[in-house]
Amino acid sequence: NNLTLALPVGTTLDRFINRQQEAFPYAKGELSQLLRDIALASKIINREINRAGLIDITGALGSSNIQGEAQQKLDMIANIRFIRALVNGGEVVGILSEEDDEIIQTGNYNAKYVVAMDPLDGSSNIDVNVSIGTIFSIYRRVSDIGSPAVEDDFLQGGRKQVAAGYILYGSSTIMVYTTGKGVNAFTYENSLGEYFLSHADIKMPEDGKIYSVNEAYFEEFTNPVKEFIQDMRKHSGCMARYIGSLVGDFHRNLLKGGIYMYPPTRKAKEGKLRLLYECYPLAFVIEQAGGLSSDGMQSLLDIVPESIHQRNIVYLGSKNQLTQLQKKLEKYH
Ligand code: AHM
Ligand code: MG
Repeated sequence: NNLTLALPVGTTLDRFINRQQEAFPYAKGELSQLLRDIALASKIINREINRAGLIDITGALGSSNIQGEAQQKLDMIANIRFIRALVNGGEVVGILSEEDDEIIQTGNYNAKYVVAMDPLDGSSNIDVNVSIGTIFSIYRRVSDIGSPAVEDDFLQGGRKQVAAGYILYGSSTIMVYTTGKGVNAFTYENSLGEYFLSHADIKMPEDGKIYSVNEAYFEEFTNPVKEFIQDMRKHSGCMARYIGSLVGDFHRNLLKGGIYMYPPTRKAKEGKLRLLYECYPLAFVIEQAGGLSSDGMQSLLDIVPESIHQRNIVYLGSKNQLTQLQKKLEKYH
């Protein structure tokens, strides 16, 4: 990947996006602008998250919020901020959000793109100061320019994503994304208000020792899944790591090697995670980094979507671990 080699760690996200655009001149700059809009939205959300712990005492500090908005839950705030940034940015005609049943029309009917997103995933972790994340997925619309967005714009399938990624609000804030030419990560420098390239052309280790699954459901798992976990436990150095915050669990495994699983459970027979704004984007990222994704039968990217909020079984992992799991699942089929 020459592009990545040409840009050293420390390059700003803006500059990186510009260079990427020069290297792929088919892009007129709208996608670049959209990526910048997403980065801006994430900075705003980052600020809100950092303030979250102060919400109960802001009144006492005499700094209660400027807009006079009623205090809302952070995931709702993230949703509103994200939508606002995309509406103002002008490159998006429709938004699908985990927080809204219906497609949100931005009014930018001449825009070329639609965005599916989970504005703040891992909401159960917000109150306890644990890492949370934003996930996004971008498509070129299939509906006519000049008209509102329709469900078919979102139901194109994972292979049609033109870009996807996530922002992890963790011990530091990091934006990770792909446009189908490798994966790059940008770490946020708070005092400068800029993202800087920190992990160029990420390659997921082929072999991983970490498994991430909610083991409380172990007895409910199918035999192949149980066997796979039991096999992993036998390997020396094997580790179980589960935050319960998808973006955090995913990001750690992407860098260190491992596998994330949300198999069917009694309560969630089709899995828990959402196909359009959780599974597809992370599958795009992991496969671009040399890892694999699966629903047990096929790459997550090959699932034909049926409805905009559908859930799916998901396995995301290092090549070797995912292949081993896949073999077990096939044996039992
Ligand atoms: P949410 O969108 O309601 O926050 O749920 C998604 C979260 C993921 O972040 C996480 O991987 C998963 O749910 C954890 O589920 P569980 O608590 O069943 O293990
Ligand atoms: Mg979610």
